[in-house]
Amino acid sequence: MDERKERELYFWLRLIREFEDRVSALDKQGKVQGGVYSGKGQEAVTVGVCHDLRADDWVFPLHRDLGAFLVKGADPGRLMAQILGKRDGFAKGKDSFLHGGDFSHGIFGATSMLGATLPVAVGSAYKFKVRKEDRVAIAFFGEGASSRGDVHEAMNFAGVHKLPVVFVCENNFYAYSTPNELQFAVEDVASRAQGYGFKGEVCSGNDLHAVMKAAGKAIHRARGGEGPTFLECKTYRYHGHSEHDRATYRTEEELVTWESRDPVERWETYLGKRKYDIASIKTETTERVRKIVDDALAFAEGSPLPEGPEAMEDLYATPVTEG
Ligand SMILES: Cc1ncc(C[n+]2csc(CCOP(=O)(O)OP(=O)(O)O)c2C)c(N)n1
Repeated sequence: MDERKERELYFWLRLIREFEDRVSALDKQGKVQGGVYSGKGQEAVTVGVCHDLRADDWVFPLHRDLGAFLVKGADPGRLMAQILGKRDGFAKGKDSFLHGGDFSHGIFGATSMLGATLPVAVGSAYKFKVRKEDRVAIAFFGEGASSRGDVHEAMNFAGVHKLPVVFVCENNFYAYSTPNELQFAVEDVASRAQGYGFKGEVCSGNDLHAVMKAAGKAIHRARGGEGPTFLECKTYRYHGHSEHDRATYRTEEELVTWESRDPVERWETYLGKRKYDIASIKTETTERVRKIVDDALAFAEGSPLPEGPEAMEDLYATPVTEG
């Protein structure tokens, strides 16, 4: 990997972290519409999976994945406007972060019904296959969502038809307060892949190198017509399930242990070992990401709230016409 790429990856990690922190602060100020589900601590997953995707690939993020929006190319100002419920947001101020997709960048957005995006991701992968296009769909989901019936249906269909989809399970050990041992009776959720007839892989979701390697292989397989992969990334969310959750179901020691495996600091250590001037890289990157987030917030705060009659617009879907 060349230095430019290594620094770009660092930029993405830091931009997501800055964005997450700012959104959490804005939530405390009562400026956010809807819930805030911080993905702080899980940044290496979205960066490692999305950094090398093509513009015409599609991602189906989960509620904790604002990072996937940023890395896939969504405009930070529009993303912030979405979070503040403003008219320039993807949903034109009609909804919270949860239900805003950016179709112009191949981002479907999340849904409240956990797991419900997986059949949609598989449907788009089916379309790619029918049209003989070498495009890929990435379906993110949590280990809690993995217990849903439609997740099983999506994976089974994808396996039968060898579809170009990568199922990325962000296993952060808790589905709200439910720990893994009460969620499934296997050690790795990825082991289920065998039952669907495709490959399952487990990697550390806090190690950007590991995610990039595993995701790179899975994307390559999908693009080359070799079918789906179930990629389980073991990671951890630092915040509660949402900002109102104090996460009393886990210990301080557990949190600190995971913080010591921080994905951003890990990449900084790597850059330092490559003998780059890490102090100046950190300073430059801090300035750069702060400015992007400041500008995004200024744009979002300047964006109007929708007017009443707009509530009646866009009630019915128009067919997606992207190529
Ligand atoms: C079908 C469904 N069941 C329950 C909920 C309520 N709920 C929202 S997020 C969440 C936890 C999800 O855990 P997981 O899928 O592991 O993702 P994580 O939040 O850990 O990233 C729950 C139970 C929901 N939104 N949809």
